[in-house]
Amino acid sequence: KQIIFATGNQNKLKEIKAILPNFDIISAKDAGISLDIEETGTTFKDNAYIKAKAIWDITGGIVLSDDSGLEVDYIGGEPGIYSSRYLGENTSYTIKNQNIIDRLSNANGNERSARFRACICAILDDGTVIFTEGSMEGLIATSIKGENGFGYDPILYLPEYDKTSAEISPDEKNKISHRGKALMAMKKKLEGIYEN
Ligand code: ITT
Repeated sequence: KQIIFATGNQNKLKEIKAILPNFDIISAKDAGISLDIEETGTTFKDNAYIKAKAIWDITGGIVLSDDSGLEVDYIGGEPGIYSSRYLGENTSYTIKNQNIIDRLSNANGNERSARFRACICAILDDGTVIFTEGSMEGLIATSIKGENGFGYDPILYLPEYDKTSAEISPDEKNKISHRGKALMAMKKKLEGIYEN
């Protein structure tokens, strides 16, 4: 079955295709749907639903969406659901990442705790709505490091690896990431539904 993934973010699309190789996933854009959905919710879950529903209202077929972000405890959970809009949608991640590091200049040790969160929403052809979630814990690094991944990956330091999320390989990231966990949980639910 073909699944439309309601995203404009090519990095998410790439990760999702790698995590779910047996699913036929195409982006909304490749399905010829132009995406300009306002994310008016106050939680990852709200916004994941808003994105999936906007596409489902057009296609009525299976839709997946991802709403995700970085939560930094020292600054009250910012940027959170505003991660992509933080400091303005068109600001580079070099600037966004350095800004977060600067805001944590007085934070030490576990005060630097942070995590990526992802909420995945699926709306099935019969209108059933399913949510799964995942998170990946780390610490905000003291400098920007690594070339892999995207977004805030270069500043989420993973103590178990002694590397940032942008220094581990894409395969490693997908095994342990917020998105990887949420998608594996979604995969189980979808297989349960479509194979019975
Ligand atoms: P769509 O809404 O079109 O899917 P978006 O990038 O605007 O794309 P979100 O509103 O969910 O999506 O914002 C997610 C942001 O959180 C993303 O742009 C990154 O800044 C950050 N983020 C999420 N997952 C990440 C990851 O795996 N690595 C690094 N940063 C991530």
